[in-house]
Amino acid sequence: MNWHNKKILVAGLGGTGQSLLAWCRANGMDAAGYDAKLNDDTAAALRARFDGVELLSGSLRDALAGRDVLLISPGISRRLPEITEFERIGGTVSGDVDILAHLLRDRSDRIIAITGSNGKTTVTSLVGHLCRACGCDTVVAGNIGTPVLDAWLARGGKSADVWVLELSSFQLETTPHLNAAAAVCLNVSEDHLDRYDDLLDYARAKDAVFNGTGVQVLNADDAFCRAMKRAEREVRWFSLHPLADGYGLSIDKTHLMHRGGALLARERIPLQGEHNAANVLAALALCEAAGLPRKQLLEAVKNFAGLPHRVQKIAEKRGITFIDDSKGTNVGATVAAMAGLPEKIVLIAGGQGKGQDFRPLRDVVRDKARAVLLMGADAQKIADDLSGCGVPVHFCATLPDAVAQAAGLAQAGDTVLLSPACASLDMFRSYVHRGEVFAQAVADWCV
Ligand code: UMA
Ligand code: ADP
Repeated sequence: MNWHNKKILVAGLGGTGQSLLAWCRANGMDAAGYDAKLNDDTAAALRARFDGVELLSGSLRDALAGRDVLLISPGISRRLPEITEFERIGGTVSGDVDILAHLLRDRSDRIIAITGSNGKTTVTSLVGHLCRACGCDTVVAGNIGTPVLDAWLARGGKSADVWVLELSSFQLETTPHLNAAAAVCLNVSEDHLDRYDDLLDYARAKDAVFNGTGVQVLNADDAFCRAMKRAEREVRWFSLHPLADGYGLSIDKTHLMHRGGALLARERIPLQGEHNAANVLAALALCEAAGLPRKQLLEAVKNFAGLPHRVQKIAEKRGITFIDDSKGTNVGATVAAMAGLPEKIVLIAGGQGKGQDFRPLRDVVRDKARAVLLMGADAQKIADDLSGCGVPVHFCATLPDAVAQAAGLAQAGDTVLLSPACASLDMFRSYVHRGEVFAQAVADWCV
């Protein structure tokens, strides 16, 4: 990380890029900034923050000419031809999480690292909550929102007991030196296939969460996660099915279980759905692997507040329950959300499909849905993938239209579920905005 006499380029000038520029400056290293979309306002704001910084836009290849080190933001694929060419001729490519891993390497700070297609933010927040409840000085950062180097700079180099890091496959592409005390890949299902060759390629990127020598927390129910087991490493398994005695954490109908013994009644878990039972098991396994005491952890699980837009009940009217799962942005998430809810469900889905195959929705739609209401860019693709399921499919121009139609189709005892299986950006500013529009439309219908 001693790049003092090197020519550094920071690529992507969103939150991560700016944290990289700030870290370079704080360490007396000069770095230029590059962004493919640099408008005058952004450039002016960056110049005000980073006095004298060299800013580049346009061709990345040109921006890389004569540089030694490229620090990339997660939104930029490491596989861009310009970047592979830069590495081929001897350039160094790194990212913010790898820098943090180096900074923490010879210190007592423990890292708990969390990746997976779904459940990352829930598990990261829960682990942060559990660590704090056990009295640990805890930092929560990464894909959850705070760039890790902003978190580092905010502490002024002071050590923490635990760094709880949510890591995306994008971040893991540039993180070969991670050495977490405990790490998990929660699950692997289709997402971001616009950036990877196929599911295996995407899973390989996630596998980097297990680099180093720490404890592997593995989901026994997921074939990709099982395959991530590494030789000679301590493993803690979790599963939603009974595990052989002596093996990890699981559930039965009423309790979270460990080696055949009941740990906690499931009704005490303040999160809906089977998938959230898996999230709690993973969080417990991670915290125990990092040395935290079980008794305190189990107490603290009971008062975890949960997170908005993730299978969140927002209203009940005329016997119909309305659930906001706007963060259900891929097929695996929507399957999990529906599987954990009672019949019948009127599903509202659609948006930007990111190249996904929606056919894995067919079984749960056939079993549980009364109707499916589709909106957004990939509505027709979803309808095609669901055709022949025997469940009525309707197209809606807007989310409020979908809510009105869904409320009309639902019967007393049903659930209207917004779980789009898609990104939101074709119709909304973000998944949060989509959830807010849903909540407003539901409130309007409820009056
Ligand atoms: N850019 C380029 N060239 C490109 C692509 C992007 O110059 O080819 C520029 C854009 O013009 C933009 C900048 O890069 O100005 C944005 O960089 P970024 O997309 O890496 O965004 P950051 O603001 O740095 O946010 C990133 C994560 N974003 C992505 O992975 C896309 C945030 O996760 C994360 O919270 C943040 O770092 C802090 O770690 C967001 C996300 O959507 C929430 N993550 C994906 C997900 O959860 O599915 C992986
Ligand atoms: P991420 O940060 O990985 O996107 P979140 O915790 O924000 O995950 O949850 C997003 C959505 O994923 C939830 O709203 C729910 O639909 C689904 N989900 C959460 N946990 C799991 C899990 N363990 N398995 C499958 N789906 C899940």
